[in-house]
Amino acid sequence: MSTPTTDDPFALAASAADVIAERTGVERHDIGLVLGSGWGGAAELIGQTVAELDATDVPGFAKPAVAGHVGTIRSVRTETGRHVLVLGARTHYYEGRGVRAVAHGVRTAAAAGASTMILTNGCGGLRPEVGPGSPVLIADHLNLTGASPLEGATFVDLTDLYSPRIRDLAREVDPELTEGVYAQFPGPHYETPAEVRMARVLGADLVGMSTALEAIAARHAGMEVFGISLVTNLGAGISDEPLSHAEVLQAGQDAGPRISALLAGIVRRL
Ligand code: 8IG
Repeated sequence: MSTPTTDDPFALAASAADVIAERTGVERHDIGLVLGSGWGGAAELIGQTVAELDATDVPGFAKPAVAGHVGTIRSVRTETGRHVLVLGARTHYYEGRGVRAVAHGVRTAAAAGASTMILTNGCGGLRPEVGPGSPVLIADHLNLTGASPLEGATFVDLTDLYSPRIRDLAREVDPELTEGVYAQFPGPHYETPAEVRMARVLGADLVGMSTALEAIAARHAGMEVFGISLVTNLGAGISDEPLSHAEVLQAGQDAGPRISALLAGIVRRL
């Protein structure tokens, strides 16, 4: 199937969903899952991989720009028979492909039938007591990109954007889980210490470069949204250490088994 020539992002998502159904043999998926930095190992624990596609074979998806992100789309079947569409890479706003490309994965999951969208990420932490390796439930966000994935007069209510129901389920799996407000910065540079202080004043607990725009697109698509971050570093200026992508990857590797089990436990309860 070829990419449609239409300018409609929803038609593109529908054609991506058609290709996914055709290539995976799974007619409809129940849950969409985006794997961010540090979350790559989670898919194996969620269930059995039914099919794995190269994302570049699916309309609208491009090669991942970030080391440590895997550019595959997987269909995973849970032991309870639910079908999870696992997107192994996301398009970040900083890649400059526009908000449509950022929202495409979420819209594809919706077009594939998913009514729940799980968004994971690696992020900077603003609370020193919640250090690298800590998973944090996203309770709300600050969209500091200055952009929206929605176009035109599309007025979407974002009260309770991050499902209180699924956050409760997550705390059944791990009662120790804390939650926080995630601020999406445009990136790709990390914040200055002054910007980190600003984010704290604004009410953020976590800083990152993804998720908020996708969550908005998912809500617009009618999905129940769940977001969970892995703190991979403290925000700039909070500790004496400079930020490095190597640190981010290491924190992800170290926390991998624990957060994979956590995510599998959450998916099992959905
Ligand atoms: I991983 O400290 C990761 N992603 N904006 N700031 C921002 N994004 C991040 C950070 C961080 N760590």
